[in-house]
Amino acid sequence: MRTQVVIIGSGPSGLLLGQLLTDAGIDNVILERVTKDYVLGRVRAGVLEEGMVELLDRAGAGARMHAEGLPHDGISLAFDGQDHRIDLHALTGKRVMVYGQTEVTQDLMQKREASGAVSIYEAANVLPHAFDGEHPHVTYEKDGVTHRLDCDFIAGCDGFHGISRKSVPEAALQTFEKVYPFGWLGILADVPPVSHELIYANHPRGFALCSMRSPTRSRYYIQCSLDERPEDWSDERFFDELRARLPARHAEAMITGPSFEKSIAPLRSFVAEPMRFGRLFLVGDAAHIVPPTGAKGLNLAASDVHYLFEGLREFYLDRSSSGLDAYSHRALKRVWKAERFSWSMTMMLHRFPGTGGFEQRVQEAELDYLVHSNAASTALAENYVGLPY
Ligand code: FAS
Ligand code: PHB
Repeated sequence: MRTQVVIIGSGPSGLLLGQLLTDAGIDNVILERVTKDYVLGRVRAGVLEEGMVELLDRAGAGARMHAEGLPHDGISLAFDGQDHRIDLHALTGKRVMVYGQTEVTQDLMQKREASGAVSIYEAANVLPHAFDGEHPHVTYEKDGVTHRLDCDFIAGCDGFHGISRKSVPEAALQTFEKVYPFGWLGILADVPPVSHELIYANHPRGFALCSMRSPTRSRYYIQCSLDERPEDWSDERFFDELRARLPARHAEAMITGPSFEKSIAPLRSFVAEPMRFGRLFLVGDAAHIVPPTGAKGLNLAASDVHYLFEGLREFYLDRSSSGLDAYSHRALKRVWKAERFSWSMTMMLHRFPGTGGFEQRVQEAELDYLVHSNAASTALAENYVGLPY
């Protein structure tokens, strides 16, 4: 079998790239290791930058997002018992869209099914081959049979634990990593959110985040140590800890209820350079990871997809390779700015074990300066709504 582009991974990166390619008449096949339901069962991001919204519209998959998503003009930072609103729209003219990654993935899956483009789920042992030459191919196993897909290009959209980055010779990769000494314990519960906008809280007991998926579904997180287990946290214990970390008016107003999802996500910053190896391109989490504090992970995947799609479109329609040749450099410039922002938000909002004294006072001074300085608030706002592509 032959196609023009093989996409490894049916997460948001792979599905968005696949849809843009299909709409441009560029043939592509998605190979996914697990089932559709497994992909849809993952609970991850919740905040979309305008760039992501525009790409979903361009892919014809934005209707439900506009109908059910929540446009947000601001966020709040809470510390010392008070919360301080950062008016994103007044400071930047932009806003963010609160709409779960699960919904984004579902909308893109439905669009792909309607397009008739080929996705192969439960493809085992997917392996990219000969991507350092002119004739790459990918092999995979399905129902006990090994298949070969010849192609022009391979898009590694298979996330941090995928096969694409691991298929690149170690000597050809330079990686950068920072692992944080805590995780986020998150729940989903069908209770009204405590606030109509997101609240990022820094408290001596630790970080907390109040987010949402809809006016009736809340997404809450608390910083936890890495040896914690979700099963050790009853809903009551979780909500008690969450309320202890919020200003009193929010803690008192919070409506609690049974969670139907509870998980712990580790936090890390990671970048692999470069993001291109011959005919193989790394996209999204396959190339980089950010701590979710800045809500950048999914949004960085979107800008990678934009750069790669433009390069592939130019190759096939204008017979030029300049976009593909520039892909890694262009993507990494935006990746590193988001890495910096996500790192800085994580350092500013979390309590680090063993940190007291001078560093703690500096953190408190940074928050105090930030919420009282228009310049500092503007800098945070323009990074949070998303830097230009
Ligand atoms: P994904 O990991 O989403 O998708 C990769 C796909 O490739 C998966 O479906 C996987 O099954 C498949 N795959 C892997 N190996 C394969 C192989 N060998 N063969 C075939 N297929 C293979 N971002 C935020 O902005 N906010 C958040 O709150 C947030 N929370 C997160 C929580 C967790 C636990 C994780 C892991 C990530 C979180 N992220 C968050 C980041 C997340 O949203 C990613 O940025 C986003 O999923 C990136 O999408 P993809 O690049 O498509 O990778
Ligand atoms: C979420 O709603 O899951 C979410 C929102 C903002 C973040 C991280 C996660 O920074």
